[in-house]
Amino acid sequence: MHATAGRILYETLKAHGVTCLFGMEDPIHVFHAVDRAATKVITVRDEKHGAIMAHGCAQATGRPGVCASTSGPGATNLITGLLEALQSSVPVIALVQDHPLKLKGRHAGSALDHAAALTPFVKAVIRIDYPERTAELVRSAFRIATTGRPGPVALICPSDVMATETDGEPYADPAYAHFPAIRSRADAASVARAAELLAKAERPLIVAGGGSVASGAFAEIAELAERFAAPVATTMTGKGAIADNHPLSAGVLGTTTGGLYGRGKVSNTLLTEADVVLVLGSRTGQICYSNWTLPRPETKLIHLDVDPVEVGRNFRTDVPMVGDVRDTLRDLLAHCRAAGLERADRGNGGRMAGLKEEWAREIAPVATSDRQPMRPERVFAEIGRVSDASTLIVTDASYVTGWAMSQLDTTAAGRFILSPRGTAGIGWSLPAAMGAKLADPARSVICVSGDGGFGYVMNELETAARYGVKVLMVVFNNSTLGFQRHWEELLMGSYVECDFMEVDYSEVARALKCSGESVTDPADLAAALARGLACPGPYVINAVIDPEAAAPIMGFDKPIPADATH
Ligand SMILES: Cc1ncc(C[n+]2csc(CCOP(=O)(O)OP(=O)(O)O)c2C)c(N)n1
Ligand SMILES: [Mg+2]
Repeated sequence: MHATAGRILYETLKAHGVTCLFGMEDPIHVFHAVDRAATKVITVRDEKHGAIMAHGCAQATGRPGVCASTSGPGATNLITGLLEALQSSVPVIALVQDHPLKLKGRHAGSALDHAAALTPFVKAVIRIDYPERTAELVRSAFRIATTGRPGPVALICPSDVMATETDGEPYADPAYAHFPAIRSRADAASVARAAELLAKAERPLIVAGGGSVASGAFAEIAELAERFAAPVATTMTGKGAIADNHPLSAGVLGTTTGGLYGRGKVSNTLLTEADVVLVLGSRTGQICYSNWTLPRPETKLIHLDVDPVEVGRNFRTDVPMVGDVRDTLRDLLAHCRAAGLERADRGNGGRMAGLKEEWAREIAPVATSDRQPMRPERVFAEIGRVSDASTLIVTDASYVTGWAMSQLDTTAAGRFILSPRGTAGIGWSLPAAMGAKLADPARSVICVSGDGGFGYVMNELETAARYGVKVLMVVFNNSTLGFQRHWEELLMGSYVECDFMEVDYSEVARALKCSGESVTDPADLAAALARGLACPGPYVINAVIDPEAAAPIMGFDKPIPADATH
């Protein structure tokens, strides 16, 4: 086609199936070329939120999300969102308007070396300095974002280049329109060795990380678990790799779920006791592997990841395997079938069932508590009752992550929860929920955040109202930076300036053209959630919770008072 480079850029995005574009109308020549019938343009209140919306959109659809910014401060605002995408392996393509090439070095308005500014936060920075190369470079961005370990890519778009008329072919390479693209498989020798170890194990455990969910290895993980009677624990980003009601599901591992009232004790105990552990698609981070004390050094470890630099990063590894989780497990299962390797009758369910019962007894007093201010576990119990396999839960960082990972169940394997585990930055969840809902409107989206985290992003409620983005937002309002406060108390003996004024965030919601209500009595939660889910637009529940309540983080143990009635 013969058109401006800006139009060719947009047409190439469209050819890749891009249905949402988040930004503030720059790069201007791209936005003015958008076919609004094919692509929803979402004008955001902060470019950071646009990057996060693109992240949510990518996770909801399995296709790269696209955000945009103007030059200078618009571009630097993207950084926090891009960093989370980089650390959590999510493909986001950021279009960054650059000052005109012909003004380089003259202190043009908002001039910045965008490539230098963004390089640490993306997989690649691509400059479009030649209009005739626009379509090819957009295809490169998709290829880089979706292959290997997926991640964000910045496309730098000088405004004079974008305005230039040129010739270009805006087609897509279909392989790179979704992720993971070009799946690799581990070698046959390591597959055979892994199968042998699993068959010989007495107490095997599968640890499913985020790569398991990203690769869609749901059927394969369940089949492998059943073949070897191996429980499946997950990391936080791996939640959903197996249905929580599957008898072999052990729940989320680590220190964030392993403390008082936390289900993590089930999976942490099984990981402690395991003799063979198969880690699938995990970067073996600090929290889920209990400060790297688990698995124990004597445990035999098989580690499969798509990124070779992650395999064996933190633990001595008996069988390193590099490949896509889903396709490599297909090979592993085929090998086991052909070799007759199976231990389905091993029967280790008793141990896990016992641990689960213990946890259920431990959490019951807080999950059913009628106390005011409310126990967060009670609020999560009520959210659990209105969620099903078609619900997408989006959590902010801080305490809501621990409560959600521990308490919420999905009855079918699949992507059930989005959480900013790459950086654990607060102020992420609402834009991520909006991006996911815009990309997949059929899905019911419930977003949970602390009040501190919500304070960063509440301006996007107006955006949600403007575009009718139906998200149910539950603000866990303890009028404090809860995690920070309790951490300071543990570390320093007291906390200093963590508390906020008491604010009813449902009033903020109404001022920003959304609906909402405040709930102080747990008896009112069920009806409030029902009203929120029935509301045709965004709805905010200001849930007033106990500032003393801590997530089930190990070492934070804060029991309810012994004289509490519930
Ligand atoms: C961007 C960012 N700033 C600071 C922190 C450090 N931090 C972690 S949790 C937390 C408190 C969060 O408060 P809130 O969102 O109200 O959740 P709560 O812990 O009260 O449930 C802070 C300040 C962070 N993780 N991310
Ligand atoms: Mg708080």
